[in-house]
Amino acid sequence: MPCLTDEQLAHFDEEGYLLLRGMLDVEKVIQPIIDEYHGVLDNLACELYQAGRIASTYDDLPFGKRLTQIVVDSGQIHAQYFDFSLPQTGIEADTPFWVGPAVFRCITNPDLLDAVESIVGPEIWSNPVQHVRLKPPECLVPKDHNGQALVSATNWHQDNGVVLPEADDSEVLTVWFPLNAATLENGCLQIMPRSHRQGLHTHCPGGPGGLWISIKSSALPESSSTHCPGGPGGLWIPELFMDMDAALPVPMQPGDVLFLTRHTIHGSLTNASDDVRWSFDLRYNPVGQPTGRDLFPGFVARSRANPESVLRDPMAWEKLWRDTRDRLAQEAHTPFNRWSADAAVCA
Ligand SMILES: O=C(O)CCC(=O)C(=O)O
Ligand SMILES: [Fe+2]
Repeated sequence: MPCLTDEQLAHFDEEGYLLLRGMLDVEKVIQPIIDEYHGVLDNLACELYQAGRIASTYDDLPFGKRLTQIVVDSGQIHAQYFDFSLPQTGIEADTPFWVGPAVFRCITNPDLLDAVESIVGPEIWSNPVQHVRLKPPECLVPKDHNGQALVSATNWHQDNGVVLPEADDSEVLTVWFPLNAATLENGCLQIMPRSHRQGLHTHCPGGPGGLWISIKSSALPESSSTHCPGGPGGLWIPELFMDMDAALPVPMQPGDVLFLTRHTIHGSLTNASDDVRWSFDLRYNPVGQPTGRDLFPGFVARSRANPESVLRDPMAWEKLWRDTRDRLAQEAHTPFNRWSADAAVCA
């Protein structure tokens, strides 16, 4: 059932965002994800320890501190190990990812889909542009050979800018929420209200976060291939196009959910705390519209017209991603990028 009020929908249309406090049931939706990721971190710790790449499995530390210690100790960020998507390039038969049942149940959570339905309509496609972001304290994050942290604050961008042009007319809704409190100190999201009214801006490759550098260069140390796959690909909108005084940081608690249009300019602050900043970002669009990354698998999350098309089995979802990885490991494919550093505004 669509559940947003006319007032909330008007706010979304006018401001380009909608923040719903306490929308997700923390005990039923957020906690199972946290529990699931504890197991993922256990697996990572065991693998790295057995390979002699970390000095201890650090199982006495709480989740965020344990992950941070493992990142520091191994010199790698392991973002792909936790992510529920695949990297833009360099997919191999053993590229890790995590598409567990708690993640699937969250993506298909009826309360969340009720709100999504209010914006996207009753035929809802789960768009595969989706990520978990686990950002350790930035000062502790290993650097690439350009001196850039392998995972960092997110540059100003529009989500429409990080997908292929075939999705320019797709009504893709971004749904962002934290798993732990997202604060000014640990790098909460920041948005430009009303920025969605100007359409798609030119994005420049490079800049802080520099995934662009890692995907362009072939002669990189191993750690570079673990650049945060969920960053906006190192893409950024020059500040010239923005009124920086209008930037609105959005501290959020677990259970809060932020909806953004595909044209709402947003980024994140630096994690200057001593713990990880942990969030999910999901996307949905009406069934039948290009996702902008159609090489990756989406699915029908809700349908009134064709209820039997809805994917309800977490294992079937996992298989979609596993099959996609196996297929893409055999094929060369290019990053989902349309931008060039030669654009005049990028100089
Ligand atoms: O979480 C972040 O730092 C950035 C998230 C983002 O850009 C998104 O969800 O679209
Ligand atoms: Fe984004």
